[in-house]
Amino acid sequence: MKVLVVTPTYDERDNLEPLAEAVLASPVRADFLVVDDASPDGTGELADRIAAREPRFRVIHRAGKLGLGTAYVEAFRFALDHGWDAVVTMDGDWSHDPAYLPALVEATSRADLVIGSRYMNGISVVNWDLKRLILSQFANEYARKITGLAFHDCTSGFQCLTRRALEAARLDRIHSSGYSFLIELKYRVVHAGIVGVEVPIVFTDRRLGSSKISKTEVLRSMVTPWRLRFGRA
Ligand SMILES: Nc1nc2c(ncn2[C@@H]2O[C@H](COP(=O)(O)OP(=O)(O)OP(=O)(O)O)[C@@H](O)[C@H]2O)c(=O)[nH]1
Ligand SMILES: [Mg+2]
Repeated sequence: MKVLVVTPTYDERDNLEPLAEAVLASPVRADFLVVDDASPDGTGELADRIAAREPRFRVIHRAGKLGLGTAYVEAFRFALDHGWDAVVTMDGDWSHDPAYLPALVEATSRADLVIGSRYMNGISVVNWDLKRLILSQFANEYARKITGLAFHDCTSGFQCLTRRALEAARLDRIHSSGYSFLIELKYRVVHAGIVGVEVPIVFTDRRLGSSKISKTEVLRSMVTPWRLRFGRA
């Protein structure tokens, strides 16, 4: 199975090179695609240098910070157009450890949507302060209750989707441009009749660099579940 790991980046210069190394060394033999939004810190130029020496590494450059959701949609279209069988969505800050790639990919034998889940056996999050933990747990419970999605972790950004799931998601109709894309994607896939499973992961706070989640994004994530529930998806 041909797998494309996709990572949107915005100012991840110090994380990117070791992450690319780890992804390319994974036994899943995946290709790695970075979607960089003209990061001011030079992540895009670094990505070009890695691409020049690593045939399995690719980069899409966009003109400015256009959001996590639109970055993923662009990457998924690229994957569908160029013959990949599955994609893995992964953050570029080491919160999602490439060591889980085999488990995520292997589970596609059981389901077309595989979610790397932080909340399957209690809470598997390392290095978050209590405030952040409570916020994430709350956001997740909130999204679950309102959308009816049955996953323990329905806001997870570490997941594997097969071509079948991507096609079912109707990418042209996705509304969310930012982080709430992660909920909308799962919702669309499940409502298209695709089976989703969870595999446990341990999530670790970002290694280096800073968070890009804004207050507006948090607010949007509160509205999206209601929009999905009332069918304007
Ligand atoms: N291309 C692109 N990537 C983005 C954008 N916003 C965030 N990212 C990337 O999306 C991934 C997740 O963003 P983070 O800032 O780590 O968000 P988070 O994990 O909720 O917050 P932290 O706890 O600080 O890690 C990272 O790889 C970011 O670089 C964006 O607008 N465009
Ligand atoms: Mg992060």
